[in-house]
Formats: sequence, structure tokens, C-alpha cells
Amino acid sequence: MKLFYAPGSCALGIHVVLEETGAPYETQRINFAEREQHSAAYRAVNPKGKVPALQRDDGSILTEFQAIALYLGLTHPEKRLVPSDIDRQARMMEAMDFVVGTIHAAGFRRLFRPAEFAPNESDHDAVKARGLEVITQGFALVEKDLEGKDWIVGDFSLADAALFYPSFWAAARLKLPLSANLQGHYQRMMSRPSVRKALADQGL
Ligand SMILES: N[C@@H](CCC(=O)N[C@@H](CS)C(=O)NCC(=O)O)C(=O)O
Repeated sequence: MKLFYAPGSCALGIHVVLEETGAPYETQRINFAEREQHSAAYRAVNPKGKVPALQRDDGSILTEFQAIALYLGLTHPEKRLVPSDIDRQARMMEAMDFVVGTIHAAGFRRLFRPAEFAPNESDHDAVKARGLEVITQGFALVEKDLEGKDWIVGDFSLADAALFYPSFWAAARLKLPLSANLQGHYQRMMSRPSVRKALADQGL
């Protein structure tokens, strides 16, 4: 397998999942500063021009965070990254979709790429402020959900790897204070060998 990633992007979450599987894989860095995600060569890999993308051993490409994570979890059942209980599976997907689809796509994306939401630069501060609101409200819900728990659905699962990357963006990139339960979750993630390895591999 090969992971296409940009350092410190949401592909970090998939990098963590790959490490958790223990499977052999390669990585290929996509240089955002040079807009390599929009190059013809990368569009041939992922026409969406985004990371993460996972090239599987049969050469096929899988995109979208939740799909890649679920594929890796289900193909390595012995690692128990997907709960066996159906209700917990559904809760895991619920949490992942909220992190990726709301906290990331509607929140952090507004902060990091305001031009995608408003063509006029004069509107960008308002777009970023709304992004911060979405992030704050989203994290507040996750904070409640983590009450009394080490991991989102009880045991460690794919959802925890998903929550890690926006927590990393908040704590390490934006220096935003994390609320108590989120901070505890972030620290537990930081002490996992998979996370340390993925961060080191990405030069973070
Ligand atoms: N829905 C996609 C979102 C992926 C995404 O937004 N990736 C960002 C990095 S965190 C990206 O590749 N951005 C490049 C760009 O927008 O030019 C997924 O879940 O994988």
C-alpha cells in the first residue's frame, strides 16, 4: 500500500491508522506549497486533488478519510480498530463523520482556505471567524461525548485517529487550548507509538 499525504494534513489521521494496522506501506509526499495536489501527475492518482489517497496492493486508489479508515480497519480485524458491536460501529462512524465532515470541512477549512468560501478577500476574516465558531461548537460536543471515557466508543477505534488530526491542528498549529477531555484524549493519542511514528515520518 502507498499513502499519498501532505505533512500535517488530515492524511495524518490515516497515517496513524496505517501504523495501527502494522501492515507494510510506503508514503509519497505531495507538496502543497508547490500546489502538487493539482498537478496532472497527482490528478491522475486522485482527480479530487486532495490527500489522503491510498493506493492499495492491487493498484486501485481509495479516497475519502472515512472510506480509507474503514477499509484499513476491516482488512486488519485482528487489530480491533473497528468495534465488533454494531451499535459501537455506528457510533464510530457518527463520530468520524462529524470530525471530518463538520469540524474539518466546515470549520478548519474555513480557517485554512477562506478563499474557497468567499472570493473577496475582504470577506475572509468573517469566513475565518465562522470557521472558528464551527470548530469551537464541534469540539464542545466532542468534549461532552468524551466525558468519563478514554476513547470515543469505549476501546480505541478509527474514530480516535480521526479526532487526533483536528486536535493536533488546534493544539500544535493554532496553539488553541483544548478542553479537559479533549486534552486528555490528545495526550493519550500522543503517547501511542503509531502517532509518534506518523509524526516523526512526516517531520512534525
Ligand atoms: N473529504 C476529503 C477531504 C480531504 C481534504 O480536505 N484534504 C485536504 C488536506 S487536509 C487537501 O488535500 N487539500 C488540498 C486542497 O484543498 O488543495 C477526505 O475526507 O479525505
